[in-house]
Amino acid sequence: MGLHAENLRLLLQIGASHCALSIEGNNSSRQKKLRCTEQNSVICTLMSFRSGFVSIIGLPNAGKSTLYNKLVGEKLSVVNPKAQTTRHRILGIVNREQAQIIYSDTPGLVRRVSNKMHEHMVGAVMESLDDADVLVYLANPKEHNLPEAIADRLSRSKASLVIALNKIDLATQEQIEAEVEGWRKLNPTAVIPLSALHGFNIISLEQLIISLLPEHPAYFPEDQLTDRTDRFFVNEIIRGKILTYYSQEIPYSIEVITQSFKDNKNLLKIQAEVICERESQKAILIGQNGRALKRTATAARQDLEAFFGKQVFLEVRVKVREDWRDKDSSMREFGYQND
Ligand SMILES: Nc1nc2c(ncn2[C@@H]2O[C@H](COP(=O)(O)OP(=O)(O)O)[C@@H](O)[C@H]2O)c(=O)[nH]1
Ligand SMILES: [Mg+2]
Repeated sequence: MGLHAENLRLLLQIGASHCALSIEGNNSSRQKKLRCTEQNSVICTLMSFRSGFVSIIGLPNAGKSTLYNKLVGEKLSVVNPKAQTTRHRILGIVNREQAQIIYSDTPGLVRRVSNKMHEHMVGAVMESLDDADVLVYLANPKEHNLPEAIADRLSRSKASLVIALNKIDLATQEQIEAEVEGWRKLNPTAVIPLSALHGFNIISLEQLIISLLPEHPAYFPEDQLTDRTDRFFVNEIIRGKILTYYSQEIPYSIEVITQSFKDNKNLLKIQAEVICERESQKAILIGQNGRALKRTATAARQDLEAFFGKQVFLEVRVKVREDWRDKDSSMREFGYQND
C-alpha cells in the first residue's frame, strides 16, 4: 500500500513495547510496530492512515443530503422534502487525525428517466457506486430491499456495503429491531439504525466507515472541504430557496447560474440568473410586482451570508430558455456531465 511519509503517524514511546492508539475498538492488528534504529531503544508504533471514498445512496427523500451535511459538518447539500432536490454528485471532505473521508452525496435513484437531466442524475449515482470504497445505502423505514439496479451493480462492486436505517425517530424500538434483522439477511458489512435529522448514531457511523476504509494517504489537501466552487454553492443555495417557495413543476424546470461573483473583502457581490423553460414560469417566478422573486432572493441572501460568513449583495434575474433540460448544450453549460 502506498504509504507516504507525510501521512504516517508515528507514535514514540520510550521504553514501552506497546502504544495504545486506535481509531476505534479492535484495530491493533492494523498497527505496525517499527524499531527505529536511529533512535536507540525507542519503539515507534506506526499507525496506518486511512483514506477513501464513501457514497451515500438511496431513494429520493431517504435523507441522504441531511446525513451527508451531518457527516461533513457543513451544509453543502440542499435538503428539501421535495424529491429530486440533489442533482449533482458533491464531494465533502472530512479530515480526522488518522483518516480522510471523502463523502459523495448523490441524487436519489430516479425511477423514470424522462430527460437528459435525469440521465445525468442516474449517471452521477452509478459513477459514485463505481468509485466507492464504502457504500452507505440509506433506507427509509419500511423499506426492505435494495432497488434492483443497485443490487445488480453491488454484486460486481468491491465496496463494503453499510445499510443505514434512517428516520428511526419515527419508529418504535420493536420496529427498528425487526428492520435491522430483515436487512441483515442481505449480508451487508453492517446495519446501523440512525436519525440523520436528530444526529443520532452519526459518530458511530463515522467510526464504522473509518474502520472500513483502505490504508491510503490523503487524497486531498487538509484545507480542502469540497471539489465544488463557490459559484456552485451559490447556485445550489438559490435553487434550494426556489424549491422551498415554489410548487408544482417550477422547482424541476429551473436552473441557476451565477454570472458574477466578486469578493470585495467585507462584501460579496453576486449576480445570478434563474433559467426556466417557459414565459408562464417566468411570470410565476417573478410574481406580482416582483414580490415572489424578492422573497426568494432575500432568503437566499441570508443563507449565502451564513455560508460565506460575510455580507452579500445579491441580484437575481429570470430568463427563459425553452426545454433546456433536454439540450446537450445546456447540459454542458450547467455542469451536467459525468466525469
Ligand atoms: N423524521 C426525520 N426526517 C428526516 C430524517 N432525515 C431526513 N429527514 C427529512 O427527510 C426529508 C428529505 O431529506 P433530504 O436529506 O433532502 O433527502 P434526500 O432526497 O435523500 O437527499 C427532509 O424533509 C428531511 O428533513 C430523520 O432522521 N428523521
Ligand atoms: Mg438530496
